[in-house]
Amino acid sequence: MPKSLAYKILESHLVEGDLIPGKEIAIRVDHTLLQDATGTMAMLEFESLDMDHTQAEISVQYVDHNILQTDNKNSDDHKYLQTVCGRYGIHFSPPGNGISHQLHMECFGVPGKILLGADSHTPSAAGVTMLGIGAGGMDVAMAMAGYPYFLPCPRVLGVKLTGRLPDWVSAKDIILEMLRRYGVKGCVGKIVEYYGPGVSGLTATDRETIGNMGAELGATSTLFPSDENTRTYLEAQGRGGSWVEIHADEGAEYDEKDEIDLSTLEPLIACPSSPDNVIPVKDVAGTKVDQVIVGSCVNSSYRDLMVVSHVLNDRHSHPDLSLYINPGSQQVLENVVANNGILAFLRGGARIHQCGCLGCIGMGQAPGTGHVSLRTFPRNFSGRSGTRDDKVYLCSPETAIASAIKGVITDPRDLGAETAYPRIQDPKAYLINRASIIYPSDTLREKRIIRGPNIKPLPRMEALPDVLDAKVGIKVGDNISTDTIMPAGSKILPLRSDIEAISRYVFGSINPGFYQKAEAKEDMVVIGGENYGQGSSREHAALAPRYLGVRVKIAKSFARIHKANLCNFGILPLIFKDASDYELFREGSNVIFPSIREHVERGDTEIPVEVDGKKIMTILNVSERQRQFILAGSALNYIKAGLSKE
Ligand code: MIC
Ligand code: SF4
Repeated sequence: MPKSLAYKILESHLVEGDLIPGKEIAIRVDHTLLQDATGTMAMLEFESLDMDHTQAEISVQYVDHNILQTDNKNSDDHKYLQTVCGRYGIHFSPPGNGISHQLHMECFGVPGKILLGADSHTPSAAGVTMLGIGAGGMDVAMAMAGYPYFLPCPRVLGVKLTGRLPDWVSAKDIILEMLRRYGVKGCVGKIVEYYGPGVSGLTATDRETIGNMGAELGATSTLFPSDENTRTYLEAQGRGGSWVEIHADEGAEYDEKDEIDLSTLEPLIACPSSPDNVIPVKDVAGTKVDQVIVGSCVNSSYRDLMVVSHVLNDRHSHPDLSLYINPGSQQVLENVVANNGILAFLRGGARIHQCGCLGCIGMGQAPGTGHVSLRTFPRNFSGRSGTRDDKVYLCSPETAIASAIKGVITDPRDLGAETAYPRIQDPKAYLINRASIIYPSDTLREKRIIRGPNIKPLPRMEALPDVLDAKVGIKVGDNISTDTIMPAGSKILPLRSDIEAISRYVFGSINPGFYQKAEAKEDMVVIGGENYGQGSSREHAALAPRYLGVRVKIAKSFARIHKANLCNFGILPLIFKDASDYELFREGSNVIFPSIREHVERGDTEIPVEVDGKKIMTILNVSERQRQFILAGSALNYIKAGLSKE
């Protein structure tokens, strides 16, 4: 049977299981990616697995999130990361060198390989046909220790692209169109595979844009065929030798199919406060804008910045707004400098920032009260910018710069005939400077690991008791993101290596006193709606609530990465058998889980629950391995018990 590209790559990495959608499979991981916000915890977890060296072909630790040094914490963590990487043979990319996803494509990405990253935007690797999958830090730590990665076998959505993008419409508009069609949970459990004649019009960095925001669809990953454009990109990166041609078989079968005629697309925009709140730019044109930011791990490539520079040309941005440029990597910046892109930014009043996540994760660049912020970023969940009740819109670099010039949201096609659409060619050979990356060496392995006061030991986690008698700590609605469960931003992100301290902020934006419930020393239950835990891969959204006493979450459905993180930290992810039972729960309800340990041990999928004396049924849909994690209290407890038996 002709195969999809997704199944070809999965098959060549299959260690356990069969490629049957929904059934658990285990795959070999070639590369691992960590960034600093998830990486400190992941490295502590890796250390506790007692390995001598990373087992992956290439493991890289990037520092891109916590790059504000407002006190000792982030610098302490960076020193720890640099020295621990040296000890275990892991590449280290220092702060300022760029964002993990952009850098991994530039420096390491190889078509046909699998990259497991502790960041939900790891599918950006689609730009070079690498199967990039986002996961929790514990799963990446295990991959570094040589364990395969376990996941439910995805379904494949084949999207045929035809036609060519019109002027002023770019890759961001394609993924916004997908978000308009499918919403933030429409691709949970799927790999989105693009194919067809329209693919050849998309460069590697265009594909990176589409792969990146596939995470917003809830997709497990995104793929494009590896073709001449992939070769051109890798050659321009001085890595032509890594190129291999791979694509789906002729007439490949897909579980679902869709088609986009690129020539019919128009500039689109995601309105506050969800990436799927997508409408045509023209429908909100004229809205006053206060801030425009170009950058983040999506739309921060050479092409994206050069488009902005060319459109700006000799004009100044509108005096009533601030324009920021956050380049994706030092390489992007060097190439934009070498091709005279920077002068237009400076003359146009843009504030050029260091290469990193910055305002995308609330590390500075927060908009003012009631201000409208237009960003080329992947996410606009409420409050993520660092400002309460923020109004963040997501759009292409073309729409961003047109709006920055006019001072109001502007369809870039309305810039007028005097502004020609700049069709930017990527350099035939990028200026390459990889000197900032610290490559593994024997000398580094002998050096001492430096642990500053911000590096705290991992908390202990108890095994699942026989019976759980708990209280509902909080009840939330649909599409609650991990940003809501465990907020980020400049105050909280530096606490990622200190669980006790960070746990004070759990649900902080919607229920600031939540952490005080832990003082009652009672077990807690969280009640959620559909797609609970979407967005960021941060395992702290499981670990910190667990630290506070959350042992069970009952929801209508869970997002993939969060569900895996819950199991890794011994929290039961239960689903309502009858969704209307959601109504029976209120904050403070008494919830009893009779013989819970016995049910989990026996492999039961139906778990009885008593809420305020009323009996209902819930579903536990986890793998055998995940049951063991839950019983042991955490994945780490389970694995360490196994190691000590060996
Ligand atoms: C995000 O975009 O939400 C982050 C910050 O990159 C996260 C990781 C984190 O919370 O550290 C992600 O996407 O996984
Ligand atoms: Fe960084 Fe934002 Fe990308 Fe997350 S989405 S990796 S915070 S730039």
